[in-house]
Amino acid sequence: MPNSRMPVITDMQVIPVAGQDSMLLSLSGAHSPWFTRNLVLLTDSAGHTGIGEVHGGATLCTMLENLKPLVIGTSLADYRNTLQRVAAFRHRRPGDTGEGIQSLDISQLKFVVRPDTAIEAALLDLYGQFVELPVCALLGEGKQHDAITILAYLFYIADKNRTDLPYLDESDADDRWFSLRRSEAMTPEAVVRQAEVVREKYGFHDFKLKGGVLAPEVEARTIELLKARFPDARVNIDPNGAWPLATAIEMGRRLRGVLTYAEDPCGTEAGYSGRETMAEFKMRTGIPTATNMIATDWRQFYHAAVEKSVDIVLADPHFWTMAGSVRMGQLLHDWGLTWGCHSNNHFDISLAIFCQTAAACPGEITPLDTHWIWQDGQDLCDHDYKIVDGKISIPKKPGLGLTPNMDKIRAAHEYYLTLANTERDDALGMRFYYPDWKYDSKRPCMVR
Ligand code: GKR
Ligand code: MG
Repeated sequence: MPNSRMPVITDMQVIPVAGQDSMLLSLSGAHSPWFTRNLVLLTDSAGHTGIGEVHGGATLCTMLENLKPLVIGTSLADYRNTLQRVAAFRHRRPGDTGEGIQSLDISQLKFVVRPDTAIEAALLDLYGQFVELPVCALLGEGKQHDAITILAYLFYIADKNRTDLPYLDESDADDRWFSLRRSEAMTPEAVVRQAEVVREKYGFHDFKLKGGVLAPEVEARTIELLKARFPDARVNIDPNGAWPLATAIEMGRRLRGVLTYAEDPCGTEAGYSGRETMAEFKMRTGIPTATNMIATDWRQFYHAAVEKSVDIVLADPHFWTMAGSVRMGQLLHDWGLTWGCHSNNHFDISLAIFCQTAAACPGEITPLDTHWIWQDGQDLCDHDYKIVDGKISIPKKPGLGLTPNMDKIRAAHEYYLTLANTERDDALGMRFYYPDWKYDSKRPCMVR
């Protein structure tokens, strides 16, 4: 029997949007001047709006468009059934090799992302507004944390002036971080400078360096300098599986007592899977490991758990759904392991999704990964998700606690419409350094 007092979903809009980025480097190459995302806006018969966000690009946008008939006209009270129907609609798509992102092949990322997370977030946002509870209270066993610790995600940055791409220049901004974040940073010292400035602005106590860019020794030196500058900080490195196992072990032994954990230090090689090499790395260095590459679904996680390859699963809700990520958080807690979160460039809606998911995960969780410091200032909503003393307090507001700013959303959509390529292409910027540059899962992007 439909519940006549409950609102009904009257409309679902899918809005592709774009924002601006720095020339950040990783194993997959250089970030373009833009990044893209897909927003879902749901309207209900009570007059509320719910919002969600996932990764960008035409593939995910089309999938979301196709899901509209399963959402529009449904009762908000029945949102779990709606989500079941939406999830059942998933199928293997052309181009999906089934490899996932075990080798950080960025062309496969869209197949790992769960577009239904955007719908889930928007439905939970609406439901939370209806029952006047924050989303974290609706997930798992309810709210577990009032505030979430966030890590500073540091990157080496290429020189945008070597390209003719329209990278943003903020060098004359009054804010010290904003004036620094678009400029070249290719040395250990430049990364330490980044860390100093973001710590001053946001109060971070935790740092993650994106590796897989320079020679492993240079990246290890960067970690050593960071730890020397901030002896009390927790520091980790993520070469995205680029290091051969022997190199990972050598770097791990060198960085014992310096690294808190290593994120995907090694991966598939010479007939061994990443789950096997990570297990060996752990055994031979004693350094805990984290992953967002070798356990991105339940079946992969089963094998990672059997091999004892990981201590920290970075269960990004955009890969697992919010409910799935919390389910992982509960299981990891019961098993004495640790929940964490992975990120790609995102807007403030995903920031809220991360924080509300984290707030429902029991026990000690690892500081949250987010690219937000590179996008700070590009909000699409009005909200209270602010990083203070390295933490975000969960807003005392119903739903996701966001008020969509339609002028800003329209402007981000207009920007999206100007882009020639809306899928992530990290080779574009690299070709200004190396004209024939091609992604290689075993060679740091600047080592050619
Ligand atoms: O933004 O370049 C990047 C990262 O390298 C991203 O693509 C990764 O998926 O942040 C991610 C990670 O932790 O592996
Ligand atoms: Mg990672």
